[in-house]
Amino acid sequence: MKRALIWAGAGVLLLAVGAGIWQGGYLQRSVETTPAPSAATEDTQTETRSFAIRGVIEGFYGKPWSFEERLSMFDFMADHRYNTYVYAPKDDPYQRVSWADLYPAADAERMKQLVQGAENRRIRFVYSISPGVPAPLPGQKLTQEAIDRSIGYSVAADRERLKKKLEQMRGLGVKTVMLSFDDVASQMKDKDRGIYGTDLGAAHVELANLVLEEQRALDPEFTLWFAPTRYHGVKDNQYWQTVRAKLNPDIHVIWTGKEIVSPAIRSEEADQVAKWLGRKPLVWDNYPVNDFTYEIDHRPQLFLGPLEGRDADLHLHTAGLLANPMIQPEASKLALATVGDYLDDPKGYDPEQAWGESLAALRGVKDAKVLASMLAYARTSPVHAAPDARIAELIAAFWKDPAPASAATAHLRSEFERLQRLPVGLPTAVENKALLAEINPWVRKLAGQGEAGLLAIEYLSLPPEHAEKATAKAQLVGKLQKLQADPTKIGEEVLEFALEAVKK
Ligand code: LTM
Repeated sequence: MKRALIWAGAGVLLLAVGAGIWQGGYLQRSVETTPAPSAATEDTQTETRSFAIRGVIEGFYGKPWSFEERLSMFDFMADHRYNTYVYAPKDDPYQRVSWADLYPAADAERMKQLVQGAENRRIRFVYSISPGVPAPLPGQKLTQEAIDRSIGYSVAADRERLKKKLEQMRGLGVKTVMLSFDDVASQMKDKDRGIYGTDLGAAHVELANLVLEEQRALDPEFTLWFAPTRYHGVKDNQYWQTVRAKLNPDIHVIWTGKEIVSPAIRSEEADQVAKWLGRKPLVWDNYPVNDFTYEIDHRPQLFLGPLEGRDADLHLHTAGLLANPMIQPEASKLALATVGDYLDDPKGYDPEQAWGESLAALRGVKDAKVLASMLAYARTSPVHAAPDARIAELIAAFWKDPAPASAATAHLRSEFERLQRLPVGLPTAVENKALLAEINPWVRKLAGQGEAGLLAIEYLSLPPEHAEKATAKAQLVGKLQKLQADPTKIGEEVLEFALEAVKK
């Protein structure tokens, strides 16, 4: 069951729902000239093979990436033919709760270096600002302070504060801003209610048009993007009616697909939504983002598999696509490399091939096979529901022939031994320390599950009357209890196998 954060008005509802070594495509492509990320480039590319806007949006809840992590990401993005980065970390107060506060000098200097760092790599830096009332996450409460700090959409002094903030950002080199109203509550200040009634869309659209007009008057190159409060689905609604009737046609509008976290994104859905928005949507693709596995599921998960389920001609039906990554920047690069491949050549995209290439291109991986043995267990995701087929087959074969000396038992045992060895084997196979640190909790969990799998095989191998049977069962049960107390989620199929064994 897939889950995502869905934000409806004031309420939050839970919805079920180094390339140097490698001689393949990236290296070849990285010597081609990357088109400058200008509006003109976007237009000419829509009829060619690639998405016009090929982006990463740092748009998740949780600890924002560091300055160094972002620069490293820009290098990676340039190697993988991305042309856009959107700065939208939900937990940077200066872009959300404290939107009106200017960045202090030291932070502003860093921001300037980031903008410059992106531009040096021919990546457009987009700054997102979200001045509405932040909708509380599950378990949080909407505070009066958050309401007080939020913008009065029609209030002249607040509009002026927004203008000043955007002037600071332009002073740091930002030329594109995204006015973000995703995950904002429907509360409006008294004056706004008098003007817009309950039509939140009207308040947002009027502000966006004003911002574009004001900032363009100061810098003709300024562009504005817009993340609406209604950002998923395919059905028309009042908010979208206002957008298509009133929002300046030069403004790109965000859409996450049929769902917030969409297993598939289809061209015909994009066409439908283009009709409702009065323009081709700019896809905010919530893959491989994993914030909801922390905030909602409370079972943190890594999504390390390739992008799947996006149509091969989606680039012709949308303005572009921005991938929202995981909280873990280094681990995100596995999926993001495949997204980069898809964005560059959606028609030629092959998820399996792209996944293999992403592994080969990952920095500091000496022995890809060892890492691959973990990845198979971290592929289950919103875009790939089924667990790894090879592992499912190994388990099925064992149940068919669980005799201690059978080939099926030997194969399953060696798979579990591989998992058990991961915490020792991976640091030798992978020199990328940042990646190792990020994936460590899942590696340990998987190793524990490998141990449980081995205990299960051992337990099952003993005949019922064997003197050691009860001890083996107690050991297995103890191990399973420990594993179940750890919320980290990976390789559930191994756990399920061991739980099944204990019933025998
Ligand atoms: O998707 C959008 C437009 N907004 C938020 C994201 O910030 C968040 O990362 C994702 C995934 O949880 N869901 C959202 O609703």
